[in-house]
Amino acid sequence: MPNQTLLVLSGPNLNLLGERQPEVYGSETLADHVAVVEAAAAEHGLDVEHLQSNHEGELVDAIHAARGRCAAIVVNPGAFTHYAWAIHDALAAFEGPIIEVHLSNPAAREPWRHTSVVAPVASGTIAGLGADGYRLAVQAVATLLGR
Ligand code: CA2
Repeated sequence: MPNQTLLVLSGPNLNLLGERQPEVYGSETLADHVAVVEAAAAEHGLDVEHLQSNHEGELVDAIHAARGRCAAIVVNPGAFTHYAWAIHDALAAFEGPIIEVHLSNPAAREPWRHTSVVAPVASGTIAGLGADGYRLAVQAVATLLGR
């Protein structure tokens, strides 16, 4: 049976969603976003594993552990997006589809958010669509997996 696990990774500070800056990131909590992903993934016969970490190395370890085991990765790297080359390199070694998600639109914010070191190794990026971004990411994963 092919891999049917979708790994969802959330980077630093995303555990605070819903508590501050709702005008930027929406009022949903991270658990709300994960629930959206789980419901959308179930429609395509995919199971979801989620990890939120404030530590770059922990995210790198999770990406390594996904190799040969998970079908795809949906990742919101948080601020690691903009400088964490170790996450770039780990994702480059993952064989399946990778969708980068941002709740806000970093391109419309401060200049330091305009660079993503993850985008070059992602199959695609969804940004600025709030909670809808996670649902669309699962749809993209399902299409890329041919499910
Ligand atoms: O828009 C996104 O999803 C981001 O990945 C969110 C990151 C930010 O550094 C990226 O540039 C864009 C920050 C997430 C921090 O979330 C907080 C939520 C509530 C309170 C404080 C931080």
